[in-house]
Amino acid sequence: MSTENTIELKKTVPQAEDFLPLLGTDYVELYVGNAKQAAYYYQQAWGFQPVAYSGLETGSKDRVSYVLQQDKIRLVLTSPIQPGGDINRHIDLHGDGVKIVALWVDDARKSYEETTKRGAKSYVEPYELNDEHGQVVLSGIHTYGETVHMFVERKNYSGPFMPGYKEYKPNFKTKETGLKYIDHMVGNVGWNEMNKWCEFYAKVMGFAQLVSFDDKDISTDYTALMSKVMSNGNGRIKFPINEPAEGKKKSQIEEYIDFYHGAGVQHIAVATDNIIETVTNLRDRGVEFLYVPEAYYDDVLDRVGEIDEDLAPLKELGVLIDRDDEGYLLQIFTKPVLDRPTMFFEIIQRKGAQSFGKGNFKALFEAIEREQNLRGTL
Ligand code: TYF
Ligand code: FE
Repeated sequence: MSTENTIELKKTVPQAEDFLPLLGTDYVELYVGNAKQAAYYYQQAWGFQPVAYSGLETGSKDRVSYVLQQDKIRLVLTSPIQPGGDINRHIDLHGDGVKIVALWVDDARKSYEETTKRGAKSYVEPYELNDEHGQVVLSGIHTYGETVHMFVERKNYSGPFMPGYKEYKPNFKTKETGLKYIDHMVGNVGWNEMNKWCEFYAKVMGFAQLVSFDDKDISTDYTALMSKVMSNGNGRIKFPINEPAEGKKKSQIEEYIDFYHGAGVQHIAVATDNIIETVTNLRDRGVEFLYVPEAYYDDVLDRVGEIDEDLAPLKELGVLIDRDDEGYLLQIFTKPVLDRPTMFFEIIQRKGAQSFGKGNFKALFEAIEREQNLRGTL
């Protein structure tokens, strides 16, 4: 990675006062058309484990939610069970997609105050939920598009998820696939909106810019985009923000915006300790990955040097490799996991490298363009 467009985090974050200390990602909530079937997919194909359920049986009259977990990654899948209302409207406009990126905090009231006084638009004022397992305090602010950040304070809460939920125990079991935590979550925003949203994360949430990629770094023959990576003070939360750039044909970011009808979460990158095992497993269970031409592997080791893994299984699976001055990383991208060409997942294994795979952008974007071509959206 070139150094001139890389601002090291330690130089730009005043370590003394982090007005929004974040402990990690608490959960990611998707609004979907059929949460029961989505929950089955994320369990059977991805190896998420059942945690909690809310619906008619728990007194929720208009919606159901399934909570699934794999190591530190918690997914909430929510569907309406009556016509009308905001969730139906959200699904009608965007299709299935991420509504809430919830952040785990020590103090949900203070998180709300600190961010709203810096200009965040309120989604929901701080409120408490109590049951026999303790108390959860929640608050929320808007971010890009219709996406929301909830702040979740769960000091001393011992229930399965939060008040209003009971244990979810389906009558089948699935094996985990080795997914550990969310490494980063990427937002696609509209034309010329990247800087606005990066400033939002800097000013309103106290994040710093980690890296910046311009269209020259990452434009291929056809598609183009610009990207900046924003990170919170302790580096646990990383949010790259992409905007479309003018290329010979339609940018993949523009395709997303067209089908999502606005800004939203483009990909969720999940970390594993063994990408070969994880991806083999996911593929066997039906998860579809982008195809990488064999030629990528002809000279990849000249570029990245020695790696611990055998090249053959990486090539067989289509895993991409990149190196920076701290080490290397292995990454692979799924096809969109929804019917609209919107959200997808990245599986990433870091071996020292803290970057995002810039050396793979060309191969990756050409793979995405082949898919766009099949869809007739290029
Ligand atoms: O998160 C990243 O920056 C990498 C690369 O549309 C990337 O995963 C960047 C833009 C994009 C897809 C992947
Ligand atoms: Fe990524």
